[in-house]
Amino acid sequence: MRTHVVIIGSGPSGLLLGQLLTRAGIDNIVLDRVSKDYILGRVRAGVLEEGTVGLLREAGAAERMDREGLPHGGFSLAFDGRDHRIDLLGLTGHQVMVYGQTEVTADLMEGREAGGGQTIYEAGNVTPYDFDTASPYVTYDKDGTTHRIDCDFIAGCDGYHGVSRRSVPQQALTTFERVYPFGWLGILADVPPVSHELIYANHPRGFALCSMRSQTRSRYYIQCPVDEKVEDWSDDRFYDELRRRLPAEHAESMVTGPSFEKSIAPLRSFVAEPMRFGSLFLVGDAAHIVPPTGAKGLNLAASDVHYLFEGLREHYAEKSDAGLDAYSDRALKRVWRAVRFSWSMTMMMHRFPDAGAFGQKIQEAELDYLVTSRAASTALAENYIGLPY
Ligand code: RFL
Ligand code: PHB
Repeated sequence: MRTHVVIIGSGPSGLLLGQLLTRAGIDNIVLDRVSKDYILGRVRAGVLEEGTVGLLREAGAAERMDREGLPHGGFSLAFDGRDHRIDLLGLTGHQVMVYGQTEVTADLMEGREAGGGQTIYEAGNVTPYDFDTASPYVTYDKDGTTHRIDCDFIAGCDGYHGVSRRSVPQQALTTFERVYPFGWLGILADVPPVSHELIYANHPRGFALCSMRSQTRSRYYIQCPVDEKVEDWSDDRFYDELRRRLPAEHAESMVTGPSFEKSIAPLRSFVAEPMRFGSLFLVGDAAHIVPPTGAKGLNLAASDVHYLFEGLREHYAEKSDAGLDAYSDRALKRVWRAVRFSWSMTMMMHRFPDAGAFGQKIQEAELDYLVTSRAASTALAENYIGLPY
């Protein structure tokens, strides 16, 4: 088999890149280790920046999002027993779209199927070869046979645990990492959200986040120790803990109901540099991870896709490699800004076991400054809605 671009990974970054390339007439094949149903069963991000929304429209995968997505012009920071609203729209003129990653992925898959794009699910042992040459190829196992796809470029869209980054010689990579001493325990339940906007709460018992997927589906998170066991958390225990961490008006009005997803995500910051190795490009979580506090992971994957797509389009349409040559630097510049923002939101909103009395006072002063200074609120809002591409 031969194609222009082999895309390893059928998550949001791989699928978005695939749709943009297909619409630009650039052939591509997507390979994923797991099944379509498995991918659609993962519950992850919920907040899309306008840039991500624009790319989904460009990819022809925005019809349902435009119908069902919830534009949010603000969110709350809750501390000291009350809400402090950050007016995204008033401070920046922009808003975000609340629409689940699961839905984004389903819409992109549907678009790909409708356009006849090829995706090979349950592809075992996917391996990129010869990407230090202009004739790379990828092999994979399926139905007892090893297959080979020759291509011009390989896009490593296979997430943090994927094969792409692991295939790069270790001496060619520089990595940066911070692991946080807690995780997020999250649930999904068909109950109306406690508030019409997101609430990020800092409480002496730990962080809590009230998010949503629709007007009838809520996504709630609480900070927990990393070694906590999901089985130890009944729905009642979860809701009791969540209520304790919210201002009284929300705790009292919260509607509870059985969860149908419950999981613990560890929090880390990670960046691998550079993001290009010859004809192999790392995209999204394959190159970087941010803690979810800033809602940036999926949005960074989308901005990487934008830079890579522009580079590939120029390569094929204009016979120029300037965009591909600039890919790693352009993507990393935006990545580091989002890594910084996600780190600062994480530091400001969580309780750290080793913060000490001084650290705690500094955190309180930071929150107080943030919500009383228009300049500080604007800086937060500008980062939250997404820095320009
Ligand atoms: P993905 O989604 O991990 O997809 C990678 C795909 O590659 C496949 N794969 C392989 N395929 C072939 N061969 C191999 N060897 C392979 N190894 C892996 C996998 O099966 C998978 O299908 O990466 P991608 O596309 O880069 O997308 C990144 C996003 O998923 C991620 O950044 C976000 O979910 C992060 N995130 C959030 N981001 C936001 O922008 N806003 C949010 O509100 C937000 N909330 C979150 C989040 C992540 C969370 N968790 C669970 C970590 C909330 C949570 C709780
Ligand atoms: C979510 O809805 O899953 C979500 C929202 C905002 C975040 C993180 C996760 O910062």
